[in-house]
Amino acid sequence: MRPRTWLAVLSLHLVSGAGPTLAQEASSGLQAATQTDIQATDLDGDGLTQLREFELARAFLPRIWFHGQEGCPQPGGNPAHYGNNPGSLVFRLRPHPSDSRLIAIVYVLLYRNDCGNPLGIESHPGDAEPITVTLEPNSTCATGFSAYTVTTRAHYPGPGQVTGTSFFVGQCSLNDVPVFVSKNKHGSYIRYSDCQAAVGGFETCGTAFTMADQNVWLGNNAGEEPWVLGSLDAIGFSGESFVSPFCGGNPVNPAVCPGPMSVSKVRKPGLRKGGILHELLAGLRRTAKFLSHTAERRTGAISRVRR
Ligand SMILES: [Ca+2]
Ligand SMILES: [Ca+2]
Repeated sequence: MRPRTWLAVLSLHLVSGAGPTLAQEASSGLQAATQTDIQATDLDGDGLTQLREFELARAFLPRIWFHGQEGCPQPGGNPAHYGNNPGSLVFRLRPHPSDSRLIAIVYVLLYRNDCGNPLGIESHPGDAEPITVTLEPNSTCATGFSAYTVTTRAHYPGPGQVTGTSFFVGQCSLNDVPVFVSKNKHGSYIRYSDCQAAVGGFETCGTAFTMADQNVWLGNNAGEEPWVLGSLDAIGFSGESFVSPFCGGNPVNPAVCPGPMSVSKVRKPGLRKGGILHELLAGLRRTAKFLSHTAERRTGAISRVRR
């Protein structure tokens, strides 16, 4: 995360791309981190009980794949089965703010550290990576909903961000749909080819392992304001808070830690139906802004040389 010098890229995709051959593993998925996450009460007042929110979040969590040389999966497991630990995430689930018939989910995958690109640049403590999913009503699915889109935003927000959206219309679960995580930087990609092409080739993804071998993630429900998750202790980040800069359990340094997650990571809903043009235009505006900024810097540099 937090790249400041990489080329801005927007890639908006209508279908999921072919990736490498995936290992065959049994489906698993999201585990409730606390009893609060599965209470049969609507704690955050959005019309859905905690249990209902958890059941939907579990059904539509994609399968998160890691590169075999991933060096910073903690607190989750790694290729050598160190601890064989589950990953940690928070999720936010609510009626979609643009269409209350739909459901918007944001998963934020959490890591102790971002270990930087191959040159060790841009590393920082605490790493939070969002994946957004939009659901639509579907009476043929056990949960009453099927998937609509999955959107990944690697290196968000920042000039090097890569946004990818794929459609999974009618699918009653996303547990076997792959999302690829870039080695050490943890950018999440719905398309493998996007990862390999991102940020000038510094990103690379693989399918060597998933958390705890079976894509097991401990999840806390972030909730809606004013009821929002406080402590992240239950998912392995002692002393961390959902509403403070996220430092991954490391000493707090707001200058380099991303967040707070409640603002920078969990507020943006998934793509609503018919919202693809809005998403495309927003991406073009970001790219134009970045190119304009780059041109201004070049102009400034030329002016300084001439002086
Ligand atoms: Ca609720
Ligand atoms: Ca909620």
